[in-house]
Amino acid sequence: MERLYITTPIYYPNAPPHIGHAYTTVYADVLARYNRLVGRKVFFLTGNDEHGLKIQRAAEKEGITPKEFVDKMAGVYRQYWVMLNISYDHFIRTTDSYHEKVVSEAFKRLHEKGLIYKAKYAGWYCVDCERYYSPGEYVLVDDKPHCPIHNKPLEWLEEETYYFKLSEFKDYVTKTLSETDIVYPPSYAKEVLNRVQAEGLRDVSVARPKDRVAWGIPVPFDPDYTIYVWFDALLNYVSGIGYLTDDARFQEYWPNVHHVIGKDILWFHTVVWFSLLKALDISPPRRLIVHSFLINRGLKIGKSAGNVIPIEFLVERYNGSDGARYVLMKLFNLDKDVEVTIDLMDSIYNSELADTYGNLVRRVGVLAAKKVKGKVYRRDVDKKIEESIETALGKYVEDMESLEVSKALSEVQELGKALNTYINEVKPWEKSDPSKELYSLLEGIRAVTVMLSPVTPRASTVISESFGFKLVSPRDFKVGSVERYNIVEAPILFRKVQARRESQS
Ligand code: ME8
Repeated sequence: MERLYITTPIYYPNAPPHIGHAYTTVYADVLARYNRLVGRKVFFLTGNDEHGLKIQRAAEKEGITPKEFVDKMAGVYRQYWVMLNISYDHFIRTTDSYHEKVVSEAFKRLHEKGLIYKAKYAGWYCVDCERYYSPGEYVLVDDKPHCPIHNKPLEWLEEETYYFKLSEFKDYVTKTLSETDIVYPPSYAKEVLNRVQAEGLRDVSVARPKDRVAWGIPVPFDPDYTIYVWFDALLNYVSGIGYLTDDARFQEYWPNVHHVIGKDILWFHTVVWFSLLKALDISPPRRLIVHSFLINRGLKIGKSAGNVIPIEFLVERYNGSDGARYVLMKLFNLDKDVEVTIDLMDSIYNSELADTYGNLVRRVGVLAAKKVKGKVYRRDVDKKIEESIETALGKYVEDMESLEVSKALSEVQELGKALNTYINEVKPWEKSDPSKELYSLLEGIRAVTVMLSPVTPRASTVISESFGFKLVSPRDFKVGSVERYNIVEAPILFRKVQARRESQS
């Protein structure tokens, strides 16, 4: 059986996750569920990035220890992922002892290989990003260097530290970015390549003095230093699948790892990550899927900009996890930033889930109960409907295999519309025995329900159980293969949301 390993970034738990984190995590979950549906063996990893100054300071603010803080926040993140019905196989925490051992061992190995050395460093540092910014990278506000992402003043830091010889990997990184299809969409690989060509690669600091950053994994041979949070964090992708602890599992899954990330952490996941892996004699990831930002009034949604949309708002407004997941996936865009407004999300939910899909399921269910006591036996499927189903399935599989979830949803939507047109044309409610029309409609609903199941797993399960069919792989779907539908209920799944009186964004 084909193996697939899917990861999300591990998030900084200094605050609860918001719509931006949900965007990445739901997308990764949809890939995981789709791939399981088509028969691949999937391991899906998410988790929290628990070390570093940002977390240390968040804990101080609350007057608790960093460990107490991250323990509490791990619970909070898990609850949000339950709320969104995320089917991860493992939740990794960088304070897990198996992970800490891997990080410590990797650091030691690279030091022994001469790829990590000690020297002095001075530069402008952003605590929120946990990284230094060089001139040209930061922005000047009132002549003072500011973080280009967080718009906050940078801190000047001078310290003796450990460096990783990133500069030695310039050719390797360049070759990997230009000769493979790892980075998707490929425009992001070009972006990094241009920067590498223009600036070259400088060695990077991979430790912090302990008196400044105490919360982290100690440098194994020098306890006065703490390992840099990004060195620690990136290694979650290998420790989480058994690197140095369960070699068989690591060998089984690593060759087909798909990392999903936002474009803010592209540099770390290409230049730094590819180099670290090479330094440890590990192959680069199979795929790095990069998406753009959800923005609001032109700014990236995030805590710093103060324009966060809470996950619970989405789940409440759109009738639970399915509605929230659908809206996020319909907005999903790898290339372009997406301006999110509640009006836009409302209209996606109302027109696509409530009207086109939910309403159709309800109408067909009620008609079948009324006209044929809920039993619909196999008939010839209307030719036009059969074609619409087959076209939608074909395009859907192609889009999902090429990681284009929102495009795939548009194909499903086309089929939903065709089914709505058909029901209005053939008017089964006017017929004494509309079994033929109902069977065609049910086959269409079955196809839509299968295709939506990675995005709306709860609704798909409810519909398949209420109508008496199985959720098969969309690759094995055969139109006209169901002997008999047995409709026991006509569920109302997606109640429309009322437009708000004032339109806010
Ligand atoms: O960077 N639009 O964690 P983080 C789209 N711990 N995606 C968004 C978003 C938005 N407005 N806001 C956040 C870190 N994201 C590190 C990662 S991995 C080894 C370490 C998503 O909590 C997006 O996936 O800042 C982005 O890459 C991630 O959250 C950053 O999460």
